Amino acid sequence: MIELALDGDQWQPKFLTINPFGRVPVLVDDDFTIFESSSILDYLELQYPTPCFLPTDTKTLTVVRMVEMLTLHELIPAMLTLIRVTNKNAIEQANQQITAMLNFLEQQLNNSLYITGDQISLAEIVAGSLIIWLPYLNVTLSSHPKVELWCNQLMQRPAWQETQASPRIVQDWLRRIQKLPKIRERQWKQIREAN
Ligand SMILES: N[C@@H](CCC(=O)N[C@@H](CS)C(=O)NCC(=O)O)C(=O)O
Repeated sequence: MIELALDGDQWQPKFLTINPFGRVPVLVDDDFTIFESSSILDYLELQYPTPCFLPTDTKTLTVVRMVEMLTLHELIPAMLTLIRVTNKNAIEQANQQITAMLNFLEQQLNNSLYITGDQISLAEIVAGSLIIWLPYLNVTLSSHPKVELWCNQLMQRPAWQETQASPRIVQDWLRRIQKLPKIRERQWKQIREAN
């Protein structure tokens, strides 16, 4: 595994030959390179199908995909707003968006262990890995008790324990994520000027 600091090293020519968009994560499996986290998860699922993280039943699979899409298009942009933006209205709207996501998950969890029932799926991997960061953004989970319990149970899983970042690393990441748009803007400007 190669870690990037995202302090500009994502724009080094060596990394751009792997991902020309200058972003992580990237998976290189033998001679096959994949970027975009959803595509990486789909590849892993198809290439290494055991254990299985995608249900086959139409409606259950659709719920997993819906949670993945909501995470990418609703939750992450709202979290990035809380990390980077100081405008009060934007923050309020982001908090509303996050509450809508938490309400949806709370309803979805109903009385089951996982979002789609008694089997863990990509819904946990995608949404869970972001929701557990919410308390770092001062968003409490206590008004969504099922989501809070779900998170706590996810975090107790051995694989989660092994890969979960410590609070210090998370804080450090939040600081780096805050700076990324400036680094990206500077980099595109340099590319523009070089052409
Ligand atoms: N849609 C991409 C987003 C990847 C992404 O934006 N990653 C961030 C780190 S969390 C990044 O590499 N940023 C580098 C930059 O903005 O320069 C995915 O899901 O893989």
